[in-house]
Amino acid sequence: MEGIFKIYGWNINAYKQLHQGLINSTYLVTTTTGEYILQNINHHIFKDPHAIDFNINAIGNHLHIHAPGYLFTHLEKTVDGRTLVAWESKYFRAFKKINGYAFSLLENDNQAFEAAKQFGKFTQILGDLDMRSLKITLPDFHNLSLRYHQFSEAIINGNSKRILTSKDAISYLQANHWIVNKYEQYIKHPDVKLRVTHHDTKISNVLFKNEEGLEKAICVIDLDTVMPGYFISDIGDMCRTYLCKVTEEEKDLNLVQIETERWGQLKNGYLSQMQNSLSNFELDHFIFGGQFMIYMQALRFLTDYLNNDIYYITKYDSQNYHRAMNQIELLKKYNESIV
Ligand code: GN1
Ligand code: MG
Repeated sequence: MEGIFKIYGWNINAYKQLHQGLINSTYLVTTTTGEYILQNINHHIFKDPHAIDFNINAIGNHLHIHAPGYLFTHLEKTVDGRTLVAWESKYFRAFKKINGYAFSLLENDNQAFEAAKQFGKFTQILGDLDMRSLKITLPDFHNLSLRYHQFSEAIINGNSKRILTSKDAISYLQANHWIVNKYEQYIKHPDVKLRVTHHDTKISNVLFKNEEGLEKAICVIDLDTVMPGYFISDIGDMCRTYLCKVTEEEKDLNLVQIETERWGQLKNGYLSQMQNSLSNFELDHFIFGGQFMIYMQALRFLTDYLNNDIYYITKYDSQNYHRAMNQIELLKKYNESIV
């Protein structure tokens, strides 16, 4: 790593890898001039790291002018002024570490309100940015029709042993294909708008701070998938990760339970920023957002399992299967308690 530190002109005191996220590798680097978050962008998944770099800079520049007080992970420049570095066939970028903390699970209802408010604010504050100027960092990322198609191919061409043992999960996902139909109707509707969308609104992507005993969300992080999108993506991933008592890694399905009070907090937090921007038709799809995203995540985990774990980082053999089962259970519980 010495080479990359030199490119940034850092004098290093210490560095360590942070084990967060399922895609990129992240390091905390302590230098004589402060702490930085250094990330190696997984370019097998993000085929065009320049697109991410372009978007973060475009948004950063826009905010500099239109909302200078907004807390944002501006990209750090190298000694020669670059914000994206190709080094030893890897791509790196860095941010100044923002003083705050993140959770992998919520501890109280207020955090649902606070986090949802920050994601709502993010889209709201970028409402005047010309969305078409942003690059598509992951084509068809939340295209549910395509995700279903990939799943359909995996149940034919995937690992035959795994297909056999996943039979119940496969049947459940097939039986819920109506979610794909509803998504297709939704995106065609004239009152549905594309907006600057984060696309990864899980709770660990919000930083919190305790201000005189009050816990506040202060900013959103992980902007790799910021691009034009639908609000059901952002609201849906919040439902997926804020309402449940356990994470997607939990194997004991009895523990996959919904905290119903958080639903109202989440909705109020998001709408405190976005109420006036959403059409009635969009507002009527608030709950559908949760079904759409939980279902898509179950499809994606199971597809990856059937394809022998080529996408998500896994630590044990059947991890993607257990993640898919967890999400299926979550969808069932969501349908029972929220819908
Ligand atoms: C991936 O790497 P991470 O945790 O930021 C994935 C998300 C999934 C999430 C599930 C680019 O995000 O879409 O919701 O895992 N990101 C990408 O934990 O595929
Ligand atoms: Mg992410």
